[in-house]
Amino acid sequence: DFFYACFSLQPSEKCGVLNVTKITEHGKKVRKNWTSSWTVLQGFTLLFAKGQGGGTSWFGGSQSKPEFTVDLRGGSVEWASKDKSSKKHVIELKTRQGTELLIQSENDGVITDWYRALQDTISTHAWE
Ligand code: I3S
Repeated sequence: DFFYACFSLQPSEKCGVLNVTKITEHGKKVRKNWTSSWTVLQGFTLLFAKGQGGGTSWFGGSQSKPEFTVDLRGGSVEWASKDKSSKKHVIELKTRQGTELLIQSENDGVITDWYRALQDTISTHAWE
């Protein structure tokens, strides 16, 4: 399940808690809703599950399904411009399906690692 996934990752894969919000869905702007989410990068997929504090306990095993998943194939990643968010260390992720997400961490080392990992995953084009 989702929990187990964190302990069985390949070197190119990552797991951690990040702040996430969608800003566009299927090409349409949606209202921001910043949420602390467990985030797993596995293959060409980014999976999100609600973190602690949401009522469900991660360690209780109740969170076995991701809340949403993002297909990274054909997507793009860049540092978000200031007009996208007032927060620091924000990544803007765009998918080929027209979903845009902002991904943020207060820790610049953490977010830089994620930026590299996402960039590496997308730039391999290994799915082609
Ligand atoms: O881009 P915006 O609209 O200034 O984003 C802020 C709002 O979504 C705000 O919520 P409401 O306006 O729905 O109450 C959030 O609390 C802020 O965090 C959003 O801005 P940042 O700059 O934090 O991404």
